[in-house]
Parts: sequence; C-alpha cells; structure tokens
Amino acid sequence: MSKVEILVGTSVGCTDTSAPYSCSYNTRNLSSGARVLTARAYDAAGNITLSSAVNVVFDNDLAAPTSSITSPSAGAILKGTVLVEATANDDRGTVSKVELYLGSTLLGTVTTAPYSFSWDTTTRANGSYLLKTRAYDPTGNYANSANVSVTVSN
Ligand SMILES: [Ca+2]
Ligand SMILES: [Ca+2]
Repeated sequence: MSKVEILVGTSVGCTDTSAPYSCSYNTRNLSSGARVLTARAYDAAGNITLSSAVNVVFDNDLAAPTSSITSPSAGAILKGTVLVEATANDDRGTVSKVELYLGSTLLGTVTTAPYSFSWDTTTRANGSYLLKTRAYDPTGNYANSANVSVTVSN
C-alpha cells in the first residue's frame, strides 16, 4: 500500500502514507448534515481499491448566538449606576455567557439569563459611549450585538 485517502463525499478529506492508516479531519470544515465516508487505497503499482461507504452525520454548532441591548435605548442620557439589560439567543438553545463592553473595554460578564449588568457611570468622564454585548455558545462561537450609543452626564 502506498497511501490511503479518506473521502468525505467525493472530496479527499485527509491522506495517510504509512500503516496503520488513519488521519484526522476537522468536521467543522463542512456544514452539518449527512455525509458518506469512503477509504481509497493505492498500492505501489497504482491500483486503487475503494472501501464500502460509511454513513455518518456531521453535527457541529457553527452558528454564533445573537444578542441585543434592550436597555438603555440608543440616545439615552445616563447618570449614576444604571442597569444595562440584554437578550441573547443561540440556534442550539444554550447561551454560555454574555459580556458587556464599553467600546472595547469589558465591563462585565453574565452566565445566566436575565442578562443584566450594573454599570457605575460615575467612573467615566461625561461624554458619548458605545455599549455592546458579545454572546457565546458552549462551542465557543460568539458574535457582537449592535452598538448602542449613550451619553454619560453626571
Ligand atoms: Ca499512518
Ligand atoms: Ca450556536
């Protein structure tokens, strides 16, 4: 045997040139769904043998959760300590954590709903700021919410 290729559908997923034949393939390279795996073996003379097919299902969580800040609303003028509230949802139903950012500065992390953050605006100079959340699922996919522009006026 000179090499064995593992086919994922009709594409070569990975190749091994030494016995025992095995190789690692990242199933996250493809969308989730039913797949057919086949081994294609080449001998030194170039003869090719195809194995019987094995049906498998790729079942990766590839989609990041979405989140949005529900309070304060855009354009709000804030003073003192305010409650920042967000919602978050994942395609697989589990959000592992939601982070609140002021610009690029992490203000806090909440791991269970409701996603509420207490923010002491007096630690900031008066002016305009952008708030956003970043939601994670258990696989580690994450995405930012839209920015909400607020003004601190203490
Ligand atoms: Ca090997
Ligand atoms: Ca997900």
